[in-house]
Amino acid sequence: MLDAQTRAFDAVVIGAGFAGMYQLYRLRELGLSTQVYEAGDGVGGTWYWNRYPGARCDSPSVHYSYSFSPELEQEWQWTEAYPAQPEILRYLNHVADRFDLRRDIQFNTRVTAAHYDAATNRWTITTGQGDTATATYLITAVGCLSAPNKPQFPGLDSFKGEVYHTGLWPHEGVDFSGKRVGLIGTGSTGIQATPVIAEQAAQLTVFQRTPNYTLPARNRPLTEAEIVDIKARYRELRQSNRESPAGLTFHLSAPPVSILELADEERERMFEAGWERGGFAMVGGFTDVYTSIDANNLIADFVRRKIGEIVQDQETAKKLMPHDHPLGSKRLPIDTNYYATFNRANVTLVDVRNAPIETITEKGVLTGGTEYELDCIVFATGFDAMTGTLFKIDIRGREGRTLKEKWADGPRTYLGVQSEGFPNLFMITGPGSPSVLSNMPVSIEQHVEWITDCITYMREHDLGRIEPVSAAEDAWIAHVNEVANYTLYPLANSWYLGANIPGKLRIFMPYVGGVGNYRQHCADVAAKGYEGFILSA
Ligand code: NA7
Repeated sequence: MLDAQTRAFDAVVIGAGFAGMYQLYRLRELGLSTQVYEAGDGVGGTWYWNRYPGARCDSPSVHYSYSFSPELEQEWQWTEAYPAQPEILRYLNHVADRFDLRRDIQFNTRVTAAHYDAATNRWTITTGQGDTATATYLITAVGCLSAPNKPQFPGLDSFKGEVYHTGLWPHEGVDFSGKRVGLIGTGSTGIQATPVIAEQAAQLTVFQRTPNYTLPARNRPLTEAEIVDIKARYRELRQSNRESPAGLTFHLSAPPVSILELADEERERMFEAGWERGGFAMVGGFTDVYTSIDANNLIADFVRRKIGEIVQDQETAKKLMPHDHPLGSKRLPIDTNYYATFNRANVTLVDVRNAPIETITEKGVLTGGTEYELDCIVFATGFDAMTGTLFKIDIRGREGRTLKEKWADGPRTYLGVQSEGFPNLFMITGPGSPSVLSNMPVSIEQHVEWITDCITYMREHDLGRIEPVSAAEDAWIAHVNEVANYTLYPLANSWYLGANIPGKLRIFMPYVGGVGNYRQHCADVAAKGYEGFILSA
């Protein structure tokens, strides 16, 4: 029953990160009454929550930004090649102020349920704060990595020290001076946090289950001349990002070549040049890193040799060398001094692959019969990616079916943007879209614009309801799997596949077919009157 307190909107958006903020901006332009609900007490999404030491984006700052407003582009000044979390959060706050977005965002409000009612063709949204609202359109902008994964090691509650998860970092920061810190996890996050914590803590023990490849970021301040040049060419740069495979083209000084077709000396020269240049330049210059195991072995060998050169203690170096998955098949981090940090006297690497963490004790971590005494434990153990946050909301579509039931055998979407049985529910960067395999703002803008165009079309044609046809969804999922299986991605136990969460079904979730191709496909679908969707009054 809806009571008098229920507020009615044209659209409800869940989340006020990059995606939710831009969606609000566009829906407002369209004249739709829109309410955004945001769990945090400020904007920023991922960049609001992930405040751990060393948190930084691995897309270049000038490209990791909105392209919709040339004025915004020109007035904002990025300071470093790769932006640190505080700078990105400042940027997003600036955007919220500049476009007066806050007045339609209700903070400190977590959406707990969203139920579709076929009779009224409206969604009823409930929040943990007791709000009820209805809306014609429900748009999830919840992020792909926003449900923290904190393994429940036995004894965790008995630990007398402090426990942190990188994705829920205290806003006031943490002072590790003089402390013995244990860090669990060596994904992108652990790799960013390790060198920074090591500089502050008395002792840092890194618990590593899977050694990871990482490339040097070679972060540095941006020069005035670079900024002027980029600002002058922004339109052209944005367009090439949109048409590119991963939403970024900055690293390409020449068309990519096949590793396997290069002579030994030339290959080595190019690897070395890419390593020196930093960031994803090293992989972006080649066509076959992600598709040929032989090519991948060559580049992986190069990184293993680099680890052997950088890390002085060869036992530690060996432990750091990945052998169990192709380079890039797990999310490839870029770092500042990660491997070199293991040369510090106050840093120890503990392999928890062969001797998994048995228990957390009052004093620390017990593994392989050794108790590591600690003052703080940092969980850099990642997220229940892509579906975790959506499943935390009780989303029910037609006939009361929950999204969780519908996706019991893996997420099923058409274009990663809608799921059959859930009319007028749009997912920004949902599973089955390029999302996490791309420079996120490029994919977010594409989705927001596609959704906005779709709603515009519906209004112009007096249509009130859109949902995918089952057959179109089946074909899309088959295509998502087919292109994934053409790559080396399925060979790793990654969060792309849900393999990091015990019991989660192993399905490759993002679309690996490329941002540019995907954009074209979505545009073609729209141009054909939203082919594969059922639209009705
Ligand atoms: P990731 O990439 O999922 O990394 C999590 C790390 O935590 C990884 O090394 C895991 O080892 C490790 N982990 C997880 N559970 C355990 C247990 N039970 N025991 C020991 N070690 C464990 O998360 P991040 O936060 O680093 O990065 C997420 C994304 O954010 C990143 O890819 C960017 O896109 C931004 P595993 O490899 O599973 O053996």
